[in-house]
Amino acid sequence: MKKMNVAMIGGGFMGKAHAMAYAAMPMFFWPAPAIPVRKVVVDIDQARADEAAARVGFEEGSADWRAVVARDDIDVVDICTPNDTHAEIAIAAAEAGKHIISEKPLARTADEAKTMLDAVQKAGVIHMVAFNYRRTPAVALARKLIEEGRIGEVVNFRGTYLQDWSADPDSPLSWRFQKDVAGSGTIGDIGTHVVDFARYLVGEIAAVNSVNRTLIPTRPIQQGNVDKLGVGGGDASAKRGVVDVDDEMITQVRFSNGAYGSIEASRNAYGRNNYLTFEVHGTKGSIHFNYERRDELQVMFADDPADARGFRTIYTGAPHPYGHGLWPIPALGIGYGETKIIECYDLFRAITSGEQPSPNFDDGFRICQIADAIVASGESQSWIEV
Ligand code: SOE
Repeated sequence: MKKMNVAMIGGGFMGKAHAMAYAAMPMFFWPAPAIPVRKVVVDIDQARADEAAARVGFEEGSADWRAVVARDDIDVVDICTPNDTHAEIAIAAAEAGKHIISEKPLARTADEAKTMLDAVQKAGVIHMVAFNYRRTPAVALARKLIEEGRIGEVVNFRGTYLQDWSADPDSPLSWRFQKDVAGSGTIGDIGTHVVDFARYLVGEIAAVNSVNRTLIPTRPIQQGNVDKLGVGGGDASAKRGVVDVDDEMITQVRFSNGAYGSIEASRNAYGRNNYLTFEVHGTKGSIHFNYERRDELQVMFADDPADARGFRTIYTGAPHPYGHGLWPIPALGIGYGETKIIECYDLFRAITSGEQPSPNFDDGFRICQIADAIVASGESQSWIEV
């Protein structure tokens, strides 16, 4: 079986998730399309890179991503760094002929994402953006049911992504609150996951009309350059820096196919942890999903007998998308890790088949265009065509 060497840039939170997927993918999906080899992990200095290599099981650590992406023995470059670095790394990796997976959002703006899309298309490499939640089996099942016409024509989509890790005004000013690094706030960081769901389940978004707000205008400047996502709280006595991105977005959306909907995102919603949800209404039924109960898909079919009408719960398992590789009994439990393992499986399937996966950099670029339109619409307080 073919082995492929991976260089992973960034050994933090996302690096941990991706490294686990490289190790576990062949255990779940056997025969694997290829065996990923955890070759080199890059971090901001050699000590951190060596520590990351030991922790997440890579053969080597390096502090020089440019040298690593140019190496002949690297097949795949995996970008797990903050948003302001995605473009430079991806373009260099494409020029070196490497297949690429990038964390989301693809870039800070659509213009930046377009430079990445142009580079991968010119190089003819495989490219993927890590919107992993669409690989939750229940979400893939929702798409299958919609494609099969089981809920008729889709009329509307309501999606939310609510978290509370930044609700404390003294939680640290991570890069996620700085426009020059992140591009935008909740819009890019978590709103784009819902945009990915909306495009996956309903179709292209044509226009948006959003209210975007910054609720906490300053936060304590973070020490140590490690993004703790609010864990342990911040140092209230530290010097404060300015937040120049949104904390909350609430947008109406119009789809190209005539459906309407709404998308909301906040990281300040006390009590909500990873409340990534959608409800899709069609002319023959409805589908509801909540990632906090991700083994379950709620479906309602309007042609059920009147005395049995209502949402029913499907626990995803072997008969459902990706079920052949996952656990044999429904509700044994799908986790964040499994979504990344499935993502890794689809990446290597794409690489070995030569067929671009979805979402790829073209999807990532279009999602950045929608994110830019959400920002612009909040500023102009009007509908913006994408
Ligand atoms: C922080 O909001 C974050 O880590 C996002 O950046 C991820 O995309 C999401 O999966 C979990 O929360």
